Amino acid sequence: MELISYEMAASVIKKRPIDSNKGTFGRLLCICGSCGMAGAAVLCAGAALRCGAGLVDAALPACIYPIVSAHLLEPIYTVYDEDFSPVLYSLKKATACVMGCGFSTAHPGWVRQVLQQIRVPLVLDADGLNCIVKNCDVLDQLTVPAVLTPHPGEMARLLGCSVNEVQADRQGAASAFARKYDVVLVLKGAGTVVASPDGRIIQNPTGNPGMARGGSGDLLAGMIGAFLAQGAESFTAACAAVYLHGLAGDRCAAHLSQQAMLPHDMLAELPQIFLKIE
Ligand code: NPW
Ligand code: AMP
Ligand code: MG
Repeated sequence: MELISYEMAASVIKKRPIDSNKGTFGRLLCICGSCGMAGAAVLCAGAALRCGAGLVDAALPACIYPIVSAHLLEPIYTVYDEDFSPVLYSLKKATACVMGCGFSTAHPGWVRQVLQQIRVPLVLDADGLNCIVKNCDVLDQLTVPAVLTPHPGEMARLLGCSVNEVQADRQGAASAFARKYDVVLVLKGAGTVVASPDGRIIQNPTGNPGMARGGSGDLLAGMIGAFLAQGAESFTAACAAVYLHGLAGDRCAAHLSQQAMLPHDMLAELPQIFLKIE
């Protein structure tokens, strides 16, 4: 199978025009986090900031706003409680959206509302996916490019099969889903595969088992979202983010060890990676 190349990944990093402003680089809405999973929101929005989005709007339940905003100064925040309408209002102003990292499965109806109302490219991850299990047909309502980022456990839930069955034919599972639902499907895990609705399929050569820890995937979702917000095409945005996320993981492993490296250490590698590309 074809492998994602460094050149393909680097192609999403565009020179920032001299007369640009934050609006030039998009506004990403991150609907992530819930009580007990503030970290997922910090990692997702933090990755989006480091990947060049002009403005990150983090939509959070009020219970975690103090924690997340103490960690990240640069986003603006849409704080909500039982009423989700402030988030739907922020969605109208976004140029791309990430939904699901640490979102919990308490409100599947809110995921459905976003799928119905969204008019900009979407990344659906983690609990965003868990909320549509047994109801994948809601994806048919999407009128915009979407990137779905399941790990094998989430893929198995979506397909109603076992993790072993997914792992036995990763390319087949990713490809069939991408075609059926007209989405880009990123099936994560060692040798992540990215499948497009038109039948393209490609594998990632970067990454290592040091990335097998909570929070790694939340970073990836924010990275894809940032590239979408800046106007990258969905398959290219997904491939670039997957490659660069793995590269950040490999650089961490080289100087921190696979044993001790953490997702936020991967974030700290991104500036050096982008410096080389620029
Ligand atoms: P097993 O048991 O290892 O065989 P869940 P989650 C399987 C948030 N987080 N290869 C695994 O299989 C997320 O964003 C928040 C094979 C198990 O069955 C979500 O919203 C954090 N199997 C929420 O937590 C940090 C694999 O999947 C299942 C596999 C729940 O997400 C953590 C586990 O997945 C987390 O990111 C692989 N490569 N990968 C925070 N700090 O706020 C996974 N599986 O039950 O969906 O749990 O991924 O932790
Ligand atoms: P999540 O399970 O959503 O936190 O996502 C985990 C992230 O780490 C994904 O991007 C996986 O591809 C990556 N990852 C997990 N395990 C490995 C592994 N053994 N080798 C390479 N990448 C991995
Ligand atoms: Mg995850």
